[in-house]
Amino acid sequence: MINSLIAKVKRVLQGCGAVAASEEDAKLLGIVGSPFVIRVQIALALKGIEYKFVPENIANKSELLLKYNPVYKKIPVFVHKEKPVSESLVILEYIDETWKQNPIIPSDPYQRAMARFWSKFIDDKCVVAALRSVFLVDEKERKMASEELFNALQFLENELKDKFFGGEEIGIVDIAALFIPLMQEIAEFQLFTSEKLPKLHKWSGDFYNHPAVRETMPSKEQQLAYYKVVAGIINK
Ligand SMILES: N[C@@H](CCC(=O)N[C@@H](CS)C(=O)NCC(=O)O)C(=O)O
Repeated sequence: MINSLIAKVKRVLQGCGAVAASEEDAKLLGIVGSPFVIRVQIALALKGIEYKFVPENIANKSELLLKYNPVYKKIPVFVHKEKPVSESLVILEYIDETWKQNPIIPSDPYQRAMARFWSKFIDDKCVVAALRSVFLVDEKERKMASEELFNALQFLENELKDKFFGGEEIGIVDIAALFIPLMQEIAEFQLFTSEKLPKLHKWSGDFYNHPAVRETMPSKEQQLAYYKVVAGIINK
């Protein structure tokens, strides 16, 4: 009797986002080392949400992935109470709206719109250019991608006004942008010198030192293993 009452109270509290989900409630289909997956993992760490990590293999996609993300067939997929959500930025919004603690999206409508604008800018203008500028085999193409990326990063440099894009705390734009310092570190990419992009350079250090980021980041070996697969796909 008392146990069922406790379970009921817990369900109600979880339903209104007051306490963390249990592992059965929340699953993350992903690959260790994927920056899109790390985005979701950082948001879950910031919110203190328990979840089950379900490893995927993009070379041999599971029935579960095809069932949960039949449109794009990509990871990450976040499954909450059996309901799947795909696309990392959409997942971040879902997590923020479901669990209110430590918000990652501003409440002011204009600031919200700006946070969405810059997160989308990162996906449209930085992510592909970053991958291409590190992994393309053709040197000329790689150089073109590097210039494209550098131009895009200058916009971000100008946009960075505080410690983080989100102010004093990490927000959705910081999480979206994790791609950039991550690639810099993995590929020993020299974009973030303190001379070239001083604010992004400092931000990169602050971002990595944040406890939620530190506890989430996979090892360098795990990340390298992931990028080996990506390099193969990009040069196909
Ligand atoms: N826009 C997606 C991109 C996710 C993505 O590209 N996932 C890759 C692995 S990191 C994937 O599942 N690739 C499988 C494929 O392209 O078939 C997001 O933000 O979640």
